[in-house]
Amino acid sequence: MVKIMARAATCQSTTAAAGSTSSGSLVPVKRTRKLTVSQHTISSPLATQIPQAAGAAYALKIQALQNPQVDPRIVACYFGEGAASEGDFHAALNIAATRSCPVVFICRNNGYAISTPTLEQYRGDGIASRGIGYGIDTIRVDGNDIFAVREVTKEARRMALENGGKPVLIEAMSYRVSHHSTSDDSFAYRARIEVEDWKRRDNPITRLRKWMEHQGLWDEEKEKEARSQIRKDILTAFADAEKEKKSPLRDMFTDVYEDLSEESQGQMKELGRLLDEYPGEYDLSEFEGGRKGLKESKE
Ligand SMILES: Cc1ncc(C[n+]2csc(CCOP(=O)(O)OP(=O)(O)O)c2C)c(N)n1
Ligand SMILES: [Mg+2]
Repeated sequence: MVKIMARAATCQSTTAAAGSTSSGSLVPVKRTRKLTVSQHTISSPLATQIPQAAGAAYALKIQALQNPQVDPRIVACYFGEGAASEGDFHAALNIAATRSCPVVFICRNNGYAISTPTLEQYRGDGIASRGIGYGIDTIRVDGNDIFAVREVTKEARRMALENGGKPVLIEAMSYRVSHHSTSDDSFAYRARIEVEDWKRRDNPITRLRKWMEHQGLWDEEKEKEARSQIRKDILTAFADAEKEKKSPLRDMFTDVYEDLSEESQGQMKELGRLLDEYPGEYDLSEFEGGRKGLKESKE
């Protein structure tokens, strides 16, 4: 798992990796490779996945009605409390409630939407109270307790399949100790002491480690060994990923729309013209197929 993630991160931090399924349709860092479980790709605009999840759950409901032989399934939809500030969240919860869709909405309330603290996002009782407002069974859980989250998620799945399906909302309470991203310096908008306090007082990783140590499942030696092995695995994955070629140039344009738009065709042509006019300016050897990789089709 670590290897796959490191590989995806390295390839996609520069461009969609060669062989990626996303082509030009997503921001590079979004993980989209080889989705083997029924997993939807990540998209950048906040909250778009929430109505999509309600729709997918409605489809599962209809599927189950048409074919009772199929194993009953639910949709699990993850988002942050900031995403719950979008209109899409409300539309999704309401349609899921009124259509009784088997979907578990899992909101991680970590106190911040980048620099906006929850105090500036809502005046009600968090996200949970909204579920109740839509007539949805709602569970609030300590999001820093891995076992509680697991238990609640299992129970929510069971409930979501009751009586032909219904939505459930989980609000997992946590705190974002890290910056939002590598381009964020969170100490510009929150006190260092607030973060240090949370790290010391209620860190989910430390809590799990302590529990495992108490059960005799973990110790300092195992910790050291795991850290060193994971570090090695990640470095190997990075080295392997860096050897991989970048996607062919055409991938910048394809898969945005079903067919290449007239504008995209024009842009591809223009890029080709620039590459031919200034061959010394661009190193195309790192892209699959080099200059030929700009051709519209792979043939
Ligand atoms: C529609 C939209 N507006 C703004 C952004 C920029 N943006 C990216 S992440 C983010 C904060 C998300 O906060 P939250 O949902 O709480 O998730 P967290 O990162 O805290 O897990 C914002 C505002 C965006 N991606 N999409
Ligand atoms: Mg948040």
